[in-house]
Amino acid sequence: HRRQQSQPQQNAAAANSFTESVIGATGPNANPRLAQIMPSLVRHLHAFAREVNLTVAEWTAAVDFINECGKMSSDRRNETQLLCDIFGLESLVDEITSTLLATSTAETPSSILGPFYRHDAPLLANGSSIVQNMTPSVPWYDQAVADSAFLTGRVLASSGMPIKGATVDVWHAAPNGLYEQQDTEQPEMNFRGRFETDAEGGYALYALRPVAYPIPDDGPAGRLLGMLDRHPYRPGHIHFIVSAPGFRSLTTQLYDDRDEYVTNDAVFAVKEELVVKFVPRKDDPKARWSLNYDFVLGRV
Ligand code: MBD
Ligand code: FE
Repeated sequence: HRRQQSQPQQNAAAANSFTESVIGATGPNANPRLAQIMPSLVRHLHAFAREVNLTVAEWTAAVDFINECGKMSSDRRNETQLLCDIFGLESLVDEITSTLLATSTAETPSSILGPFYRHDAPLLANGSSIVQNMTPSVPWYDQAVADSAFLTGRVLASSGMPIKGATVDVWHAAPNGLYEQQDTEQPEMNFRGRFETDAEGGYALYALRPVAYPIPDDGPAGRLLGMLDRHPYRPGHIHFIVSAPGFRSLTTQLYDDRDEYVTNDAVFAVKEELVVKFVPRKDDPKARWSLNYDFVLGRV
């Protein structure tokens, strides 16, 4: 049972003047971008708190929650980013940014970076494999064989011109659903590599068809999913950062159409043009599946 609401909440003019006084505290020498965006942030924050009648106990729980996310975050795990992801915020800002910067509708759509990118993945020759530990002693060896895949394609300008010397930085999770840095059983930089396109703009590599897997749900972000009666699954996906001098680098993901989460992603990152169909591959002992996908970059 709540008591009658206090004056500032009942009285719109008083509420408004309180919010505007907070906004008005910003000084003339404030950082210009902050001075531009803070009024909106403060108005939305205050309006939210008033709309839901946020209590001190609820606000304290939220502060504790965010602190817990921060304390848990490290090089190996970015819980605060994961929290943003389950709100759709990383996908939203990614879409805002690519819409702002795009110069042509021919460009490949972007998709979010996610928390598991690592710099300095090994530079590998075209045609080589990012799968490091394919031996029968690995628990998921059979699935890795069944999902072995040859990935090819070109990197193009929006004019259709092939881009030679573009870098294709690629990473995906193991068949057990874990990225290499989450899993002490995997070798360093497993399922990661950087490739350089040839004179025709072509790249080629061996990898695996990716599996659907739960985002890490043993921390605060996972607890929140539970309280919201939401599942933690992402569709099987392969991450890419495609870059070349003179072009805007493209952070994106390709989504395997084989599982149900392709229309029900826990982090709201799937775009139709990024959903792919692997095709059976014959006469290659190293791969049961093929995927050909061209990436189109915009100019800087
Ligand atoms: C992932 O693997 C991922 O790609 C994203 C975007 C969020 C959580 C886990
Ligand atoms: Fe991922």
